[in-house]
Formats: sequence, structure tokens, C-alpha cells
Amino acid sequence: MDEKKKSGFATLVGRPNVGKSTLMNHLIGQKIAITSDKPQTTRNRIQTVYTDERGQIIFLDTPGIHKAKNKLGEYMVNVAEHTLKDVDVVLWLVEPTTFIGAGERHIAEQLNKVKTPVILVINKIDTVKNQEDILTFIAAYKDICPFAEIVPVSALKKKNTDRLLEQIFKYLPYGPMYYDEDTVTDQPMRQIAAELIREKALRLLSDEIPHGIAVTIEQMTERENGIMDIEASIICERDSHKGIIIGKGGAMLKKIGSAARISIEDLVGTKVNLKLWVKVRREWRDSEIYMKNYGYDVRDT
Ligand SMILES: Nc1nc2c(ncn2[C@@H]2O[C@H](COP(=O)(O)OP(=O)(O)OP(=O)(O)O)[C@@H](O)[C@H]2O)c(=O)[nH]1
Ligand SMILES: [Mg+2]
Repeated sequence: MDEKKKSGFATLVGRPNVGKSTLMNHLIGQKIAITSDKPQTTRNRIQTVYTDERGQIIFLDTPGIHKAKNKLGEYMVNVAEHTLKDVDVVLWLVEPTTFIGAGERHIAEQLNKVKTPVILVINKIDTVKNQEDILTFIAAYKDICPFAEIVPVSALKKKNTDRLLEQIFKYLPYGPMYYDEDTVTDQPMRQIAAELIREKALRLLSDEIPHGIAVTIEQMTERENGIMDIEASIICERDSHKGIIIGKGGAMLKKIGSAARISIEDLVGTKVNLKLWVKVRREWRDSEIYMKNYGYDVRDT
């Protein structure tokens, strides 16, 4: 065992849309978690691995903590809150503002219950015109929770994220690596492919529908010549939604399909032949059976 190396777990938590997945992808240098400008993009815990000469950080990206409106929402919040205890350090991401709402207070309450060191990460500082304002955000947050560190960053513009890595390593114990250094994620390829399709749907569709969709991979096979055939279904909650997802003459589904195909090809490094279907499953977000089928198993939280 190399005594000088550190290794441990860091969870990213926060309200929806604060940039958790964007930050994690940037820190590990690969796009594993999907991102969008719509809240509640991430639905499951996504584990990724960062390794350098200092050691290894295992990141857990989690769903945004919000007021749940259905069983899927409850599942997502459970997933996020359950990661707080069993990690070495918590990264709490917030928007660059002095406004601390009920959502942030709820998260602070959860954090105050655990002994894990918390790093407050003030994200999106590229949107702050007057950089001195950052001091006022720090002042607003500083007493809400006993923070181990406060680090302002921009996940999008990759600002100050090296400093964040340094601060994370500070709170990790010395010990052997959990994964070999080539490991990037525990997510199976199938799962990432399904997520990439969901990402394109989220990005291309209007506000109302995206929360109600899920994606399942029905088949994923590789031909001898390397071409990958994928058949997937987009699940939605209403016939009217199905119509919108398919679009006029199938135009929207085609758009989602070709954007997803390009991203999946990037991921697998071969040509992909993607076939998409759209299915309606009414109120699936309140059905534990359907949720389980679509990869959200309540017993796992
Ligand atoms: N300007 C700016 N935008 C950012 C930054 N980080 C993330 N964003 C944007 O914020 C939006 C949400 O990003 P995500 O990474 O999906 O946020 P999230 O916290 O994972 O969201 P959920 O999974 O819904 O909880 C996207 O449109 C990102 O491009 C940043 O540093 N600066
Ligand atoms: Mg996310």
C-alpha cells in the first residue's frame, strides 16, 4: 500500500439545476452525467472516478433536492439525501446569490445532522458581473452551516476547479485506491446510452413534457463489423405528449434520434444504428412497478 496516496468519496448535492452534473463531468474530464437547463435532469446516483498522482476521488452525482410531487421525486430526493452519511466529504453546490430560500435551508438542515465535512461550492461565478459580490454570497452562507471550506467556481467556464480538487483531497483519508486508474464510472454502457437519449429529448422538447419521460434500451447488440444496433423506447405519460415527441411527420423523433446517435457514437467509438419508439404509460412516475422497470428501484435508495 502506498501510504502517501489518498482515496475516498465525495458527493455532489444541491437544488436542481445548480450545475452538479456539469461540474462532475468537468472534474473527471468526461461526459458521463447528462445535463440540461431543465431542473431535475439527474434521477439516479451516478458514480465516477477521478485519479491523479495525489490519489483517487470517487464522485457521486445526485438528483437535485426538491419538494417531491410524485413517487419518482421522492425516490430522487432519497437517493440524494442517502449519500450524505457514507462519504468522506460533501460538496454542496449553490447558485451565486445572497438569497437563501426554503430549499437551501432544508439542505442545510440535512447537512447539520451529519458529521461529514461540507465544502460549499458557489457555482456559476462566470455569471457574476462584479466579482466582489462573491464575498457577499460567502457572507450570506457562512453561518447557515459549519463549512469546512467555501470555494467559488464556474463549472461551465472551468474556473477555480483545480482549487476545488485540492480542497477535496484535503478531506480524504490516506489509503489504497478503490478502482484501477482507468475506471471512469460504474454506469453500464446501456444506462449511459439511455441517459443520452433522455438528454436530447430534454433539450429538444418544451418544458412540460421532459419531466414525464423515461428511456429504456430494449436491445443493444454489436455486429461483426462493429456497428452497434440499439433499439430504445421513450416513455411518456399522455397520448398528447406522444404526439409532440414524435412531431409532424416524425420530425421531432428524428431530431432526438440523430442527436442521440452522435453522442452515443462518441461514447462507444463505433457507428450506431438507433431505432426509437414512443410509448405511453399513464402516471408511471407514481407507479413503483413502472419506475423499477425504467431503472428507478425504490429499494435501492
Ligand atoms: N453560466 C453557467 N451555467 C452553468 C454552470 N454550471 C452549469 N451551468 C448550467 O446550468 C444548467 C444545469 O446544469 P446541470 O449540470 O444539469 O445541473 P444539475 O445540478 O446537475 O441539475 P439536476 O440534475 O437537475 O439536479 C445547465 O444549463 C448548465 O449548462 C456554470 O458554471 N456557469
Ligand atoms: Mg444533474
